[in-house]
Amino acid sequence: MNQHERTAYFNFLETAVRQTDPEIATALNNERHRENEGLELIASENFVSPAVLAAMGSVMTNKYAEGYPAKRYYGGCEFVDVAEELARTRAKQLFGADHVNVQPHSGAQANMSVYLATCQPGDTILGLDLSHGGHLTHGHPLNYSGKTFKVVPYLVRPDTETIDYDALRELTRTHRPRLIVCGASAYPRTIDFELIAKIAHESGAMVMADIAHIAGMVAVGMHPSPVPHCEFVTTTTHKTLRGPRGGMVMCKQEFAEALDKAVFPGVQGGPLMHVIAAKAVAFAEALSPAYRDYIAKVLENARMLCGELQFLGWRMVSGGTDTHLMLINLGSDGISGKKGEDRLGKAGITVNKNTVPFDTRKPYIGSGIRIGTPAVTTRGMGLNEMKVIASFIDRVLKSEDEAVWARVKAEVEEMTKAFPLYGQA
Ligand code: DSN
Repeated sequence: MNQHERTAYFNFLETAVRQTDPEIATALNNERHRENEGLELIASENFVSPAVLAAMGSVMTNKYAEGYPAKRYYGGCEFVDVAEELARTRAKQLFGADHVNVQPHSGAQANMSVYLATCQPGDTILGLDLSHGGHLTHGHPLNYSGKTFKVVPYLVRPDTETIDYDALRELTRTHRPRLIVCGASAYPRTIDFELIAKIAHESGAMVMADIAHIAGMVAVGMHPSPVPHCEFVTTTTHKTLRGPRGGMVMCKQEFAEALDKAVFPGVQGGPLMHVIAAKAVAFAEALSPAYRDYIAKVLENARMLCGELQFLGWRMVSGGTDTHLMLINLGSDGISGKKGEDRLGKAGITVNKNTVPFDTRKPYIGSGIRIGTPAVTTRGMGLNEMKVIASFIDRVLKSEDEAVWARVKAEVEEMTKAFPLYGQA
Protein backbone atom coordinates (compact mmCIF):
# COMPACT_ATOMS: atom_id res chain seq x y z
CA MET A 1 0.00 0.00 0.00
CA ASN A 2 1.40 3.42 -0.87
CA GLN A 3 0.94 6.44 1.37
CA HIS A 4 -2.01 7.79 -0.61
CA GLU A 5 -3.82 4.43 -0.40
CA ARG A 6 -3.09 4.20 3.32
CA THR A 7 -4.56 7.63 3.93
CA ALA A 8 -7.67 6.74 1.91
CA TYR A 9 -8.03 3.42 3.77
CA PHE A 10 -7.78 4.90 7.26
CA ASN A 11 -10.03 7.81 6.39
CA PHE A 12 -12.61 5.35 5.07
CA LEU A 13 -12.53 3.34 8.31
CA GLU A 14 -12.92 6.45 10.41
CA THR A 15 -15.78 7.72 8.28
CA ALA A 16 -17.56 4.39 8.81
CA VAL A 17 -17.24 4.77 12.58
CA ARG A 18 -18.14 8.46 12.52
CA GLN A 19 -21.54 7.78 10.95
CA THR A 20 -22.48 5.72 14.02
CA ASP A 21 -20.31 7.08 16.80
CA PRO A 22 -18.65 10.48 16.32
CA GLU A 23 -17.07 10.43 19.80
CA ILE A 24 -15.18 7.20 19.15
CA ALA A 25 -14.33 8.36 15.61
CA THR A 26 -12.72 11.47 17.09
CA ALA A 27 -10.80 9.39 19.63
CA LEU A 28 -9.56 7.10 16.81
CA ASN A 29 -8.51 10.07 14.73
CA ASN A 30 -6.69 11.66 17.67
CA GLU A 31 -4.88 8.40 18.41
CA ARG A 32 -3.78 8.18 14.76
CA HIS A 33 -2.45 11.76 15.04
CA ARG A 34 -0.64 10.89 18.29
CA GLU A 35 0.98 7.81 16.74
CA ASN A 36 1.94 9.70 13.58
CA GLU A 37 3.34 12.80 15.25
CA GLY A 38 5.08 11.40 18.33
CA LEU A 39 8.09 9.21 19.01
CA GLU A 40 6.94 5.86 20.34
CA LEU A 41 9.70 4.45 22.52
CA ILE A 42 7.71 2.11 24.75
CA ALA A 43 9.69 -1.11 24.45
CA SER A 44 6.59 -3.33 24.35
CA GLU A 45 4.78 -1.43 21.60
CA ASN A 46 4.93 -1.56 17.83
CA PHE A 47 2.95 -0.59 14.72
CA VAL A 48 1.17 -3.37 12.85
CA SER A 49 0.87 -3.51 9.08
CA PRO A 50 -2.39 -2.61 7.33
CA ALA A 51 -2.79 -6.36 6.59
CA VAL A 52 -2.66 -7.27 10.28
CA LEU A 53 -4.99 -4.40 11.11
CA ALA A 54 -7.47 -5.45 8.40
CA ALA A 55 -7.52 -9.09 9.56
CA MET A 56 -8.25 -7.89 13.11
CA GLY A 57 -11.06 -5.62 11.94
CA SER A 58 -12.68 -8.44 9.96
CA VAL A 59 -15.81 -10.60 9.88
CA MET A 60 -14.10 -13.26 11.97
CA THR A 61 -14.93 -11.17 15.03
CA ASN A 62 -18.49 -12.47 14.54
CA LYS A 63 -17.67 -16.12 15.04
CA TYR A 64 -17.82 -18.35 18.11
CA ALA A 65 -15.39 -21.27 17.84
CA GLU A 66 -14.90 -22.86 21.26
CA GLY A 67 -12.64 -25.87 20.84
CA TYR A 68 -9.87 -26.39 18.31
CA PRO A 69 -9.76 -26.81 14.50
CA ALA A 70 -11.97 -29.75 13.41
CA LYS A 71 -13.10 -30.22 17.05
CA ARG A 72 -15.38 -27.25 17.72
CA TYR A 73 -18.47 -26.83 19.84
CA TYR A 74 -20.12 -24.65 17.15
CA GLY A 75 -21.10 -25.13 13.52
CA GLY A 76 -19.84 -22.95 10.69
CA CYS A 77 -16.20 -23.04 11.74
CA GLU A 78 -14.71 -24.19 8.42
CA PHE A 79 -13.11 -20.84 7.59
CA VAL A 80 -11.96 -19.88 11.06
CA ASP A 81 -10.38 -23.34 11.18
CA VAL A 82 -8.30 -22.34 8.15
CA ALA A 83 -7.11 -19.22 10.00
CA GLU A 84 -6.20 -21.10 13.18
CA GLU A 85 -4.42 -23.92 11.32
CA LEU A 86 -2.38 -21.38 9.37
CA ALA A 87 -1.49 -19.51 12.56
CA ARG A 88 -0.40 -22.73 14.29
CA THR A 89 1.61 -24.03 11.33
CA ARG A 90 3.38 -20.72 10.74
CA ALA A 91 4.17 -20.26 14.45
CA LYS A 92 5.66 -23.76 14.61
CA GLN A 93 7.80 -22.98 11.57
CA LEU A 94 8.88 -19.62 12.98
CA PHE A 95 10.05 -20.98 16.34
CA GLY A 96 10.72 -24.66 15.59
CA ALA A 97 8.19 -25.67 18.26
CA ASP A 98 6.59 -29.13 18.59
CA HIS A 99 3.18 -27.75 19.51
CA VAL A 100 1.59 -24.30 19.55
CA ASN A 101 -1.62 -22.92 21.01
CA VAL A 102 -2.51 -19.57 19.44
CA GLN A 103 -5.71 -18.94 21.41
CA PRO A 104 -4.52 -17.05 24.55
CA HIS A 105 -6.05 -13.58 24.52
CA SER A 106 -2.95 -12.11 26.17
CA GLY A 107 0.45 -12.90 27.62
CA ALA A 108 -1.06 -13.05 31.11
CA GLN A 109 -3.53 -15.71 29.97
CA ALA A 110 -0.79 -17.61 28.15
CA ASN A 111 1.17 -17.74 31.40
CA MET A 112 -1.91 -18.65 33.42
CA SER A 113 -2.55 -21.59 31.07
CA VAL A 114 0.94 -22.94 31.65
CA TYR A 115 0.54 -22.67 35.43
CA LEU A 116 -2.76 -24.52 35.16
CA ALA A 117 -1.16 -27.23 33.01
CA THR A 118 1.79 -27.76 35.33
CA CYS A 119 1.13 -26.69 38.93
CA GLN A 120 -1.28 -27.12 41.81
CA PRO A 121 -2.20 -24.26 44.13
CA GLY A 122 0.48 -23.99 46.81
CA ASP A 123 3.28 -25.37 44.61
CA THR A 124 6.57 -23.50 44.62
CA ILE A 125 7.63 -21.47 41.58
CA LEU A 126 10.69 -19.30 40.99
CA GLY A 127 10.41 -16.06 39.00
CA LEU A 128 12.62 -13.03 38.33
CA ASP A 129 11.60 -10.26 40.74
CA LEU A 130 9.51 -7.51 39.09
CA SER A 131 11.89 -4.68 39.96
CA HIS A 132 14.80 -6.75 38.61
CA GLY A 133 13.12 -6.99 35.20
CA GLY A 134 10.50 -9.72 35.74
CA HIS A 135 6.76 -9.50 35.15
CA LEU A 136 3.64 -9.30 37.31
CA THR A 137 2.56 -12.77 36.18
CA HIS A 138 5.89 -14.28 37.23
CA GLY A 139 4.83 -14.38 40.87
CA HIS A 140 4.11 -10.83 42.04
CA PRO A 141 2.14 -10.91 45.32
CA LEU A 142 -0.72 -8.83 43.84
CA ASN A 143 -1.10 -11.08 40.79
CA TYR A 144 -2.94 -14.44 40.61
CA SER A 145 0.47 -16.13 40.27
CA GLY A 146 1.66 -14.73 43.58
CA LYS A 147 -1.67 -15.42 45.27
CA THR A 148 -1.87 -19.05 44.06
CA PHE A 149 1.70 -20.30 44.38
CA LYS A 150 4.52 -20.12 46.87
CA VAL A 151 6.84 -17.78 45.03
CA VAL A 152 10.57 -17.52 45.50
CA PRO A 153 11.92 -14.53 43.56
CA TYR A 154 15.39 -14.55 42.08
CA LEU A 155 17.39 -11.39 41.41
CA VAL A 156 20.10 -9.79 39.32
CA ARG A 157 23.61 -9.35 40.74
CA PRO A 158 24.22 -5.93 42.33
CA ASP A 159 27.57 -5.51 40.52
CA THR A 160 26.62 -6.44 36.94
CA GLU A 161 22.81 -6.09 37.12
CA THR A 162 22.58 -9.34 35.17
CA ILE A 163 20.76 -12.48 36.32
CA ASP A 164 22.55 -14.17 39.20
CA TYR A 165 22.58 -17.72 37.82
CA ASP A 166 24.62 -19.05 40.78
CA ALA A 167 22.04 -17.75 43.25
CA LEU A 168 19.27 -19.16 41.04
CA ARG A 169 20.89 -22.60 41.23
CA GLU A 170 21.14 -22.34 45.04
CA LEU A 171 17.49 -21.25 45.36
CA THR A 172 16.43 -24.10 43.09
CA ARG A 173 18.35 -26.67 45.14
CA THR A 174 16.93 -25.29 48.38
CA HIS A 175 13.29 -24.77 47.39
CA ARG A 176 12.84 -27.59 44.82
CA PRO A 177 10.28 -25.62 42.75
CA ARG A 178 7.78 -27.25 40.42
CA LEU A 179 8.45 -24.58 37.80
CA ILE A 180 11.11 -21.98 37.09
CA VAL A 181 9.74 -18.98 35.23
CA CYS A 182 12.28 -17.09 33.15
CA GLY A 183 12.05 -14.27 30.64
CA ALA A 184 11.51 -10.63 31.48
CA SER A 185 9.79 -7.38 30.64
CA ALA A 186 12.59 -5.00 31.59
CA TYR A 187 15.89 -6.83 31.20
CA PRO A 188 18.27 -5.54 28.53
CA ARG A 189 20.66 -8.49 28.35
CA THR A 190 20.71 -11.90 26.67
CA ILE A 191 19.09 -14.58 28.83
CA ASP A 192 20.86 -17.94 29.07
CA PHE A 193 17.81 -20.18 28.67
CA GLU A 194 19.96 -23.27 28.21
CA LEU A 195 21.64 -22.71 31.57
CA ILE A 196 18.33 -22.01 33.33
CA ALA A 197 16.86 -25.22 31.90
CA LYS A 198 19.94 -27.13 33.10
CA ILE A 199 19.56 -25.67 36.60
CA ALA A 200 15.86 -26.60 36.61
CA HIS A 201 16.30 -30.12 35.30
CA GLU A 202 19.08 -30.89 37.82
CA SER A 203 16.45 -30.40 40.52
CA GLY A 204 13.49 -31.96 38.72
CA ALA A 205 11.79 -28.64 37.91
CA MET A 206 10.18 -27.63 34.63
CA VAL A 207 10.78 -24.31 32.88
CA MET A 208 8.45 -21.75 31.38
CA ALA A 209 10.28 -19.13 29.31
CA ASP A 210 8.23 -15.98 28.70
CA ILE A 211 9.75 -14.42 25.57
CA ALA A 212 7.07 -11.76 25.08
CA HIS A 213 9.66 -9.01 24.62
CA ILE A 214 12.32 -10.84 22.64
CA ALA A 215 10.11 -13.09 20.48
CA GLY A 216 11.11 -11.26 17.30
CA MET A 217 14.81 -11.77 17.96
CA VAL A 218 14.26 -15.42 18.89
CA ALA A 219 12.23 -15.99 15.71
CA VAL A 220 15.08 -14.82 13.46
CA GLY A 221 17.90 -16.37 15.52
CA MET A 222 19.23 -13.08 16.92
CA HIS A 223 18.64 -14.17 20.53
CA PRO A 224 19.28 -17.77 21.66
CA SER A 225 16.01 -19.71 21.60
CA PRO A 226 14.54 -21.33 24.72
CA VAL A 227 12.42 -23.67 22.55
CA PRO A 228 14.90 -26.59 22.46
CA HIS A 229 15.54 -26.38 26.21
CA CYS A 230 12.32 -25.41 28.00
CA GLU A 231 9.11 -27.39 28.43
CA PHE A 232 6.95 -24.31 27.78
CA VAL A 233 7.57 -21.03 25.96
CA THR A 234 5.01 -18.24 26.11
CA THR A 235 4.88 -14.98 24.25
CA THR A 236 2.69 -12.08 23.33
CA THR A 237 2.27 -11.44 19.63
CA HIS A 238 2.24 -7.63 19.61
CA LYS A 239 5.70 -6.55 20.76
CA THR A 240 8.77 -7.26 18.62
CA LEU A 241 6.68 -9.86 16.74
CA ARG A 242 4.62 -6.94 15.39
CA GLY A 243 1.31 -8.79 15.32
CA PRO A 244 -2.08 -8.16 16.92
CA ARG A 245 -2.46 -7.77 20.69
CA GLY A 246 -2.58 -11.35 22.00
CA GLY A 247 -0.73 -14.34 23.42
CA MET A 248 0.55 -17.76 22.42
CA VAL A 249 2.09 -20.83 24.08
CA MET A 250 4.55 -23.33 22.65
CA CYS A 251 5.40 -26.63 24.33
CA LYS A 252 7.02 -30.01 23.91
CA GLN A 253 4.71 -32.56 22.30
CA GLU A 254 4.24 -34.51 25.56
CA PHE A 255 2.49 -31.49 27.13
CA ALA A 256 0.32 -30.61 24.11
CA GLU A 257 -2.90 -32.13 25.38
CA ALA A 258 -2.53 -30.72 28.90
CA LEU A 259 -1.77 -27.27 27.49
CA ASP A 260 -4.72 -27.23 25.10
CA LYS A 261 -7.06 -28.27 27.91
CA ALA A 262 -5.60 -25.58 30.16
CA VAL A 263 -6.20 -22.82 27.56
CA PHE A 264 -9.72 -24.09 26.74
CA PRO A 265 -11.75 -24.86 28.77
CA GLY A 266 -9.34 -24.16 31.65
CA VAL A 267 -8.72 -20.43 31.29
CA GLN A 268 -10.73 -19.19 28.31
CA GLY A 269 -13.96 -19.74 26.45
CA GLY A 270 -14.39 -18.66 22.83
CA PRO A 271 -11.16 -17.74 21.02
CA LEU A 272 -10.88 -14.34 19.29
CA MET A 273 -10.86 -15.67 15.73
CA HIS A 274 -10.28 -12.25 14.12
CA VAL A 275 -7.17 -11.87 16.28
CA ILE A 276 -6.03 -15.41 15.45
CA ALA A 277 -6.40 -14.56 11.73
CA ALA A 278 -4.27 -11.47 12.33
CA LYS A 279 -1.70 -13.58 14.20
CA ALA A 280 -1.47 -15.81 11.10
CA VAL A 281 -0.83 -12.73 8.93
CA ALA A 282 1.83 -11.43 11.32
CA PHE A 283 3.58 -14.82 11.39
CA ALA A 284 3.65 -14.87 7.58
CA GLU A 285 5.25 -11.41 7.69
CA ALA A 286 7.75 -12.59 10.32
CA LEU A 287 8.80 -15.50 8.08
CA SER A 288 9.88 -13.05 5.36
CA PRO A 289 13.47 -11.84 4.76
CA ALA A 290 12.23 -8.25 5.27
CA TYR A 291 11.33 -9.05 8.88
CA ARG A 292 14.80 -10.43 9.55
CA ASP A 293 16.26 -7.14 8.27
CA TYR A 294 13.80 -5.26 10.47
CA ILE A 295 14.93 -7.10 13.62
CA ALA A 296 18.59 -6.54 12.75
CA LYS A 297 17.84 -2.80 12.51
CA VAL A 298 15.90 -2.82 15.81
CA LEU A 299 19.05 -4.18 17.49
CA GLU A 300 21.43 -1.78 15.72
CA ASN A 301 19.19 1.13 16.66
CA ALA A 302 19.03 0.02 20.30
CA ARG A 303 22.81 -0.23 20.51
CA MET A 304 23.20 3.22 18.96
CA LEU A 305 20.58 4.89 21.16
CA CYS A 306 21.99 3.29 24.29
CA GLY A 307 25.57 4.22 23.39
CA GLU A 308 24.61 7.83 22.66
CA LEU A 309 22.73 8.14 25.96
CA GLN A 310 25.77 6.78 27.77
CA PHE A 311 27.99 9.23 25.90
CA LEU A 312 25.71 12.02 27.13
CA GLY A 313 26.28 10.83 30.69
CA TRP A 314 23.23 8.69 31.44
CA ARG A 315 23.71 5.57 33.50
CA MET A 316 22.18 2.54 31.82
CA VAL A 317 21.13 -0.52 33.81
CA SER A 318 23.69 -3.33 33.27
CA GLY A 319 25.87 -0.87 31.33
CA GLY A 320 24.20 -1.38 27.95
CA THR A 321 21.88 -3.59 25.95
CA ASP A 322 21.92 -6.78 23.89
CA THR A 323 18.28 -6.44 22.91
CA HIS A 324 15.65 -3.97 21.73
CA LEU A 325 15.37 -2.28 25.12
CA MET A 326 17.38 -0.32 27.63
CA LEU A 327 16.79 1.24 31.03
CA ILE A 328 18.07 4.60 32.16
CA ASN A 329 18.78 4.58 35.89
CA LEU A 330 17.95 8.14 36.94
CA GLY A 331 19.36 7.48 40.43
CA SER A 332 17.67 7.68 43.80
CA ASP A 333 18.42 11.41 44.13
CA GLY A 334 17.70 12.35 40.50
CA ILE A 335 14.27 13.00 39.01
CA SER A 336 11.97 10.01 39.34
CA GLY A 337 10.93 7.77 36.48
CA LYS A 338 7.42 9.18 36.73
CA LYS A 339 8.64 12.77 36.36
CA GLY A 340 10.87 11.73 33.48
CA GLU A 341 7.99 9.94 31.73
CA ASP A 342 5.70 12.98 32.19
CA ARG A 343 8.33 15.40 30.95
CA LEU A 344 9.19 13.34 27.87
CA GLY A 345 5.47 12.97 27.17
CA LYS A 346 5.20 16.77 27.00
CA ALA A 347 7.92 16.68 24.36
CA GLY A 348 6.04 14.13 22.22
CA ILE A 349 8.25 11.23 23.32
CA THR A 350 6.40 8.27 24.82
CA VAL A 351 8.27 6.05 27.28
CA ASN A 352 7.36 4.31 30.51
CA LYS A 353 8.71 4.73 33.99
CA ASN A 354 10.17 1.57 35.44
CA THR A 355 11.76 0.40 38.63
CA VAL A 356 15.45 -0.44 38.41
CA PRO A 357 17.23 -3.22 40.33
CA PHE A 358 17.33 -2.49 44.08
CA ASP A 359 15.08 0.56 43.54
CA THR A 360 14.09 2.47 46.67
CA ARG A 361 11.07 4.07 44.97
CA LYS A 362 7.68 2.41 44.55
CA PRO A 363 6.75 0.96 41.10
CA TYR A 364 4.31 3.80 40.34
CA ILE A 365 7.15 6.32 40.73
CA GLY A 366 10.28 4.29 39.91
CA SER A 367 13.85 5.47 39.35
CA GLY A 368 14.13 4.29 35.78
CA ILE A 369 12.89 4.89 32.29
CA ARG A 370 12.46 1.97 29.91
CA ILE A 371 13.13 2.70 26.25
CA GLY A 372 12.80 0.44 23.20
CA THR A 373 13.41 0.75 19.47
CA PRO A 374 10.86 -1.65 17.84
CA ALA A 375 8.23 0.98 16.98
CA VAL A 376 10.51 3.74 15.67
CA THR A 377 12.37 1.13 13.59
CA THR A 378 9.08 0.01 12.03
CA ARG A 379 8.66 3.63 10.88
CA GLY A 380 11.98 3.37 9.08
CA MET A 381 14.12 5.36 11.50
CA GLY A 382 17.81 4.47 11.57
CA LEU A 383 21.11 5.30 13.22
CA ASN A 384 21.04 9.04 12.46
CA GLU A 385 17.60 9.38 14.00
CA MET A 386 18.77 7.45 17.08
CA LYS A 387 21.49 10.03 17.67
CA VAL A 388 18.94 12.83 17.42
CA ILE A 389 16.48 10.99 19.69
CA ALA A 390 19.21 10.55 22.33
CA SER A 391 19.83 14.32 22.26
CA PHE A 392 16.06 14.99 22.56
CA ILE A 393 15.86 12.74 25.64
CA ASP A 394 18.95 14.31 27.13
CA ARG A 395 17.69 17.88 26.64
CA VAL A 396 14.27 17.13 28.11
CA LEU A 397 15.46 15.17 31.12
CA LYS A 398 18.10 17.74 31.99
CA SER A 399 15.80 20.75 31.77
CA GLU A 400 13.16 22.07 34.15
CA ASP A 401 12.06 24.58 31.52
CA GLU A 402 8.75 23.86 29.78
CA ALA A 403 9.85 25.96 26.81
CA VAL A 404 12.69 23.48 26.18
CA TRP A 405 10.20 20.59 26.23
CA ALA A 406 7.95 22.46 23.79
CA ARG A 407 10.88 23.15 21.44
CA VAL A 408 11.77 19.46 21.43
CA LYS A 409 8.12 18.58 20.74
CA ALA A 410 8.19 20.79 17.63
CA GLU A 411 11.43 19.11 16.51
CA VAL A 412 9.87 15.67 17.11
CA GLU A 413 6.88 16.63 14.93
CA GLU A 414 9.21 17.83 12.19
CA MET A 415 11.25 14.62 12.36
CA THR A 416 8.27 12.26 12.28
CA LYS A 417 6.85 13.92 9.14
CA ALA A 418 9.61 12.19 7.18
CA PHE A 419 8.43 8.77 8.47
CA PRO A 420 4.70 8.63 7.76
CA LEU A 421 2.86 5.81 9.45
CA TYR A 422 -0.87 5.38 8.91
CA GLY A 423 -1.53 8.07 6.34
CA GLN A 424 -2.29 11.74 6.89
CA ALA A 425 -4.70 12.00 9.82
N1 DSN B 1 2.95 -4.48 29.70
C1 DSN B 1 4.02 -5.26 29.15
C2 DSN B 1 5.27 -4.47 28.99
O1 DSN B 1 5.15 -3.28 28.80
O2 DSN B 1 6.36 -5.01 29.03
C3 DSN B 1 4.23 -6.43 29.95
O3 DSN B 1 3.00 -7.05 30.18
